[in-house]
Amino acid sequence: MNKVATIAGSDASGGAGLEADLKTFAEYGVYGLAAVTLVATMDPDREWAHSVFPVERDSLEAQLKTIFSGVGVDAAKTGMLGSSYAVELAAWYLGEFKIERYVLDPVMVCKGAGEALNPELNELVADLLLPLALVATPNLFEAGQLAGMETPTTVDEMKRAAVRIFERGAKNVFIKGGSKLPGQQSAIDIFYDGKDFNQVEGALVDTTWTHGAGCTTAAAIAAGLALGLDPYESVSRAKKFITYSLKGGFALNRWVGPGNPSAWRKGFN
Ligand code: PXL
Repeated sequence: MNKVATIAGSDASGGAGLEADLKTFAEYGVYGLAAVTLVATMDPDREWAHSVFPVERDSLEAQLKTIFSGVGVDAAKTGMLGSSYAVELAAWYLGEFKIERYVLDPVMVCKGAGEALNPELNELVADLLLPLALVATPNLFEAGQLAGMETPTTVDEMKRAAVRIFERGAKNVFIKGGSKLPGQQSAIDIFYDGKDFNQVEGALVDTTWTHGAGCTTAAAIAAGLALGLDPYESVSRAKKFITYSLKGGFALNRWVGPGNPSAWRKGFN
């Protein structure tokens, strides 16, 4: 059984974070393990405003030990880390246990939160985690932050950001333009392996129910890597997977709607 670990926050609403990751791992037929970095909650009395409760350092370290020196894994991903000690611990365990199939989802914003969550952590993530990543999966905003440039608004700018992020250490860079790139008829992402660019296109899914899309995509890539796919194959398959998930999205309440990682069962190809 192929095993994949997520080091991520728990999203009490179930659509993002390690909940999205574990659902995705199950759909891929891989065994999921999870180290919880923080607990994220949403408040119906405050328009679904997010709060974040970090998990204590000792607890996080004990979880990582359980996973890496206990069970062992074929691949790993990180999501929302939320503290400098979570970034440092993740980097130490991923490095010490030579986890080669590691996907870095540099979560800097939450849908609904509007602004960067922990701007002071961005450089630490870039310095400690980018060099370990087989695949980094920033969205447009995160790509701009990691590349030290404005948020890309064109495919050319995405390519420039990808080159900078590669130069900072990620072996493969997958920038998710998705539905956010202005003036496009399809959801355009860019994959760069240090030599070639591939434009990864999917149907533009007309939905506002996209909560957890980034987590699900990165989890699908990590699961693909654990199954032995190469980075580009993993990304291509993840793109199909997330397109189905978004098509299967639904309204959870009047503020938010998640994708549905099990939607591919209605017709994956
Ligand atoms: O979608 C980003 C994200 C990642 N991780 C956790 C979250 C969210 C957004 O709500 O709660 C735990």
